[in-house]
Amino acid sequence: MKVYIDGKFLDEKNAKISVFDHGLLYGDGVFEGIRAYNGRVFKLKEHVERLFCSAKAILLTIPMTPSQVSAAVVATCRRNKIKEGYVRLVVTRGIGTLGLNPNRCKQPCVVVIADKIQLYPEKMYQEGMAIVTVPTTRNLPNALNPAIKSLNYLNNILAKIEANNAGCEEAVMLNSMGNVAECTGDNIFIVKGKQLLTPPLSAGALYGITRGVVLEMGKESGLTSGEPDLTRYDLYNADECFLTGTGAELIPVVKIDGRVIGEGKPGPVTLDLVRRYRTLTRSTGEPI
Ligand code: PXG
Repeated sequence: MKVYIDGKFLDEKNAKISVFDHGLLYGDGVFEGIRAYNGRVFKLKEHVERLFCSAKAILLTIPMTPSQVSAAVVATCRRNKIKEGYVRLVVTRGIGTLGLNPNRCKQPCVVVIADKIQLYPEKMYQEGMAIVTVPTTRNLPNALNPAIKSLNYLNNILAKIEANNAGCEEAVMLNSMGNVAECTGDNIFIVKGKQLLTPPLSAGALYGITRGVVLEMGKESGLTSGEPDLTRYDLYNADECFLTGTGAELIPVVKIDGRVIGEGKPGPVTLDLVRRYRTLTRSTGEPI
């Protein structure tokens, strides 16, 4: 595998970053997780735009234009002969001194890794997954805004550990008000009658690209979509529930905190959206 680092393709074993990089020392940097399907990079423009928004929020100047970053992603996929895969695009603050001042870091570092994708087991897509609410709340927007896809994922990792301890793969994270925010690496949706509902971004969630696609698809199906504050009560009493994310795509949820959701199996609205999302991913995107 060849890894892109600052304009060069390096062999996997030589693809290394300095221990003085503030990405390592402080989690100071931003990233994107992107998928390639059927020889195309899905929603590349949206991911690159979000990367630049995350960077702007932390006053990190990416030393490339958005079209150069997009070209680097496509080139890395081509170089690794990726048709179906997962791309990790990372921009770190770069090498600095010990001391958290980012002004000492001269040059941000841009990395692109294009690899095979490890999916959730197919059984989970067919039968749905069980998730739990965890004690760790989502970061406060005024402390570290969850809209920033930063390299500092400890908030999510702590929640993931709590979910794993409870025997689950994903965690529902609440915000400081006790409303539903999102999961550790996925946004959350419920279906109630003809309504497709997901927490507002102001509840403390990443501006998920899959979330945006699903809201669009919902409109096309004649569902009414809404972004109200949601409580755990709303989740428990939903007809259907599913998670969205680049990695997970759409994954049905059939149990939350021991409460069976709807009929306890993936519902018709979810299954229809899953099918349509799969068609879309296989037919659109930036050719590699
Ligand atoms: N919330 C959080 C906190 C995320 O990290 C999402 C929501 C979904 O956003 P997108 O834009 O992907 O629909 C994410 C994305 C991984 C992995 O390796 C995680 C994500 C994306 C790709 C891979 O676990 N998280």
